[in-house]
Amino acid sequence: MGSVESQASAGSKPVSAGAEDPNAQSQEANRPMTDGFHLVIDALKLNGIDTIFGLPGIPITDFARKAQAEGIRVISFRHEQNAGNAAAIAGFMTQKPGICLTVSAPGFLNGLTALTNATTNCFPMILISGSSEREIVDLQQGDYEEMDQLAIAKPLCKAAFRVLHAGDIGVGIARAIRAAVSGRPGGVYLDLPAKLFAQSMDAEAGRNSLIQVVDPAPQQIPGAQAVKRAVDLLKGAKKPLIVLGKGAAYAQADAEIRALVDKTGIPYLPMSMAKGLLPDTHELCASAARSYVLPEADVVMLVGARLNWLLSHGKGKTWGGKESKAWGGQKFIQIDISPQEADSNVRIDAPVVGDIGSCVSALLDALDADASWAKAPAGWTAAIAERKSKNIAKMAETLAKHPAPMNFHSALNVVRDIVKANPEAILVNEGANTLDFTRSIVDMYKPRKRLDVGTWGIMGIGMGFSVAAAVVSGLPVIAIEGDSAFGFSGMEVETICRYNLPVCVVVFNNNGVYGGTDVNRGGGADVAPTVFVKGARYDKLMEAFGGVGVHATTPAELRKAMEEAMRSNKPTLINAVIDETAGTESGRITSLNPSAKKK
Ligand code: ADP
Ligand code: TPW
Repeated sequence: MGSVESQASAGSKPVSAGAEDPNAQSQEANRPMTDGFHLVIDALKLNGIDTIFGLPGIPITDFARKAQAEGIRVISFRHEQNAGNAAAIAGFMTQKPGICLTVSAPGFLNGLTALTNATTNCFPMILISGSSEREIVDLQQGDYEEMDQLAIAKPLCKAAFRVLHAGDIGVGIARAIRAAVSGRPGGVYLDLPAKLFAQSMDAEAGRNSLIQVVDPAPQQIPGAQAVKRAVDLLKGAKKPLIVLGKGAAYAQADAEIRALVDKTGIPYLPMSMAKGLLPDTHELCASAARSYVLPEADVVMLVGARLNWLLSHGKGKTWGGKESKAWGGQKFIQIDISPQEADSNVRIDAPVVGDIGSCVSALLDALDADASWAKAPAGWTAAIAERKSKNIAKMAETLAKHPAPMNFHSALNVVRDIVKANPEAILVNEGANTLDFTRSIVDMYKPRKRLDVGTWGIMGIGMGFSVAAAVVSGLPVIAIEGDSAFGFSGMEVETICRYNLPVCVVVFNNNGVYGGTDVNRGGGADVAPTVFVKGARYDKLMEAFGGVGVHATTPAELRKAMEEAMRSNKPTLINAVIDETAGTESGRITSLNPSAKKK
């Protein structure tokens, strides 16, 4: 396609053969025109994108206004990282790429962490950023917010594109959508230089240049041999285990996964964001016997879960290996859409490559067709059930205690009841101890209801995820936040109030990062690096913007406040005072601190 700028100027100032004919000239001049602003908006709408998360400024302020005028919901944030996190989790929840819109250089960089985090977590999102004038940027002549954004984004996301001509906007958006959602989903960067928005072109030609993406995330059917290999392994297993990861939650193959567990009777372990895919209270859920099933299992089937640090790389003592990196003896089946994932940490004996819905269906069909198939051995499930009931009883004892001040357990006992009574609510969770304890104590009952720090253990997702979860689903959101974690995105309580979202934030306030008791080892006047202002009142922050703030020092106060928030659906922040001595450094992963590492 030729230059759209030349097409546009031919439209407004015809100088070609037609210019000698005055009628043709006026016909040309009266042709309806469109511009870059509208082509981007139309391309997004054509592809079913109805929401943009962003933060305005040059050169995208008018774009945001026009998008809103054209019926796209524009949710405006106080910091781009939160808008980016919102887009990423919207992508996870809907399988449509979440859109984040930022200004050039600093705004772009603020959004980039979220884009990279989305890629790491396999969430589909598109960061659309305005950028400065190419000619000036490339000669490094010092433009307003000058930065070679495309080059910077490229190594940090799944794909990156730049559109220079209005007539290429359709292709640019189509490529971004396909890259974000096909295969293993991820983050895509789309660079739209300021000049592009104002470029005009013939409206009909513009319309014709747009692409409605057909089948953006094609089904990927696994090979019959791969399925047979997996079934053969499962058939020979004495102690089979299924590990469900957030890929399984993303795939929305809920019925197939439920059928697989029910039909095979194989116990399953949900990774954090796969909790609720089947209810955590399901008799085959092995969460409460995790440290028993991992080393004991003989065949492990990973469904949308990677053998990364969160699963101790599939080896070592967690898996029954004799030393820290030794193989535990398990055979692995791995269902994943990425053909490159297998063997990344340990040998995968039966990789099954395809989308989870197709793979699990194929497995079910193969099992149906195999008369020699029997359910998972009863001795194995009974041993797990026994471990589980012991651990659950022990936990119930701890949860029933009422220490003053509250600790994580007594506060989470309340949260657990509130989530049980409101299984539709979406739970957002970040912090260290706050994260680990919430994950293990609060049962989830429905798919994709638990959103958290994911693969990186990144702090700062809290309010961005909460805003998006409420906007996308229209359902109530409960955000359980460590006080440090909350601080990364806390200003977005204004956003929550502005859009009047049903978000109940509970800040577990223990006066610092991990806790509030550390001391300055140098004896100076400064507090230790992990310690915050004592007795801070985070509830006042919500009140400042017209929301409900509650200061809760007992489980009864916390319960009352959460029940009221669920009833009223009003933006609420509960400052839950937690014993500053409770919890441990870095929570469950304290062993990853260098000084804790033994050679
Ligand atoms: P968790 O942290 O819950 O263990 P991971 O993020 O490590 O989960 O793993 C998710 C995996 O799911 C990735 O390897 C990704 O390729 C895979 N995945 C994502 N979507 C699909 C899908 N629709 N079908 C199959 N695999 C998928
Ligand atoms: C972007 C390092 C991991 S957990 C955490 C930090 C700063 C906060 C822990 O304190 P909090 O929780 O939230 O009060 P709790 O329950 O233990 O009291 N920067 C980023 N990501 C990470 N993970 C960190 C720093 C970290």
